[in-house]
Amino acid sequence: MTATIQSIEAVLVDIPTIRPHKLSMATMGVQSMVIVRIRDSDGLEGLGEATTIGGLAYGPESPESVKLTIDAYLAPQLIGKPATNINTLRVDLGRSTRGNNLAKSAIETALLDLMGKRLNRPLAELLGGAVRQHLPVLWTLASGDTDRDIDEARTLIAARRHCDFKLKIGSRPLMEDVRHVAAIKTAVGDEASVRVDVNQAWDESTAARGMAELQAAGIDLVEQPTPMKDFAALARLSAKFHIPILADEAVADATDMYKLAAEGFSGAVAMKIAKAGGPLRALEQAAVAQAAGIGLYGGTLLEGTIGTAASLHAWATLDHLQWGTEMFGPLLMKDDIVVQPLKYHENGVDLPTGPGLGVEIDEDKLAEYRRK
Ligand code: MUC
Ligand code: MG
Repeated sequence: MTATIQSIEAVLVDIPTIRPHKLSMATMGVQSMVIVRIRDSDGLEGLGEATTIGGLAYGPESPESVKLTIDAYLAPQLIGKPATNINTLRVDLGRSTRGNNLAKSAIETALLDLMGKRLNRPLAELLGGAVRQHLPVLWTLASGDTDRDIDEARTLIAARRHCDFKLKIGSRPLMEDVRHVAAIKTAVGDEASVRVDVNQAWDESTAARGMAELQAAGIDLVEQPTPMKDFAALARLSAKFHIPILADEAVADATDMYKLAAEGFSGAVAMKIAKAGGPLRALEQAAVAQAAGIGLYGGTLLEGTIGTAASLHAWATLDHLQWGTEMFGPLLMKDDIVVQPLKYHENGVDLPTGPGLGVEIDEDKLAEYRRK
């Protein structure tokens, strides 16, 4: 008998961050996750997760809307269906539901975890096999204070926890941001790669000036300097400067990637399972980027351990990961809802080895942090 989907639960979980995390569009003091649990008729359970950043500040789905979409629309459609054919379920959801990629990503992740548990193999193996067991992980310095960011960077470099850093800029006047970034780059020197994420805050002429200043300051990468829909601006800026651009909000999936590449963009892409609608769809985007000569970067929407593990299994299958990853979400949170946290060491993280995602829920912690 083929196992069928018996139940789908979506739980809102709120975990405070270790310090305020200041982005151009929001300051986070807590991260909200939607934890998805899919149970099948054999009693197996698959885990998925959806997060975003600052409520509705990053994109059109919020944690609350993801839970509602799953409870009211996606779950009723999946209950009773065979749990073993993920592609059929993805096609069905794609037909019935436009957009809502965060919700779809959480569901796809849970189905993949369930499949891994059924076959008793890690998710990366289901995706063709991991070409690496340890992935580089960057840290975001976003306290909002230059001296505090420098202290944080020095401590992390000394502990070999991270050697690549991303600074969140764009909320302050341009030259104030440039001075902040240049001071941090001077303090860490050649030991560390320093990159910035503008989260769309600049118009094209501000971006041109900003990129010239950042290039002179020794910054390695500028993420999403201009508004997401303005592909032409990203393409023009990428042609004008040696410092590469990382496209984030602009490119959710393979189709976006194709269109941006066709505009003449060169640089790199921040893949995120959430933006794409799941690990399988994120890997479709990776294939398009690679074909267009665009560099790959394993991006995060500040997922907790479940979403981070799902992303790691996908990124581990990629041979070229030119810009590493930023899968540090669990480290930004004060606590975790899993039994065994991910192992961060030597400027990166180990790929979990157990079946599926290789992650197990700590029920007491889940009860403590679930939204009442
Ligand atoms: C983003 O826009 O890249 C990833 C790391 C971080 O600090 O924020 C994010 C989202
Ligand atoms: Mg970004």
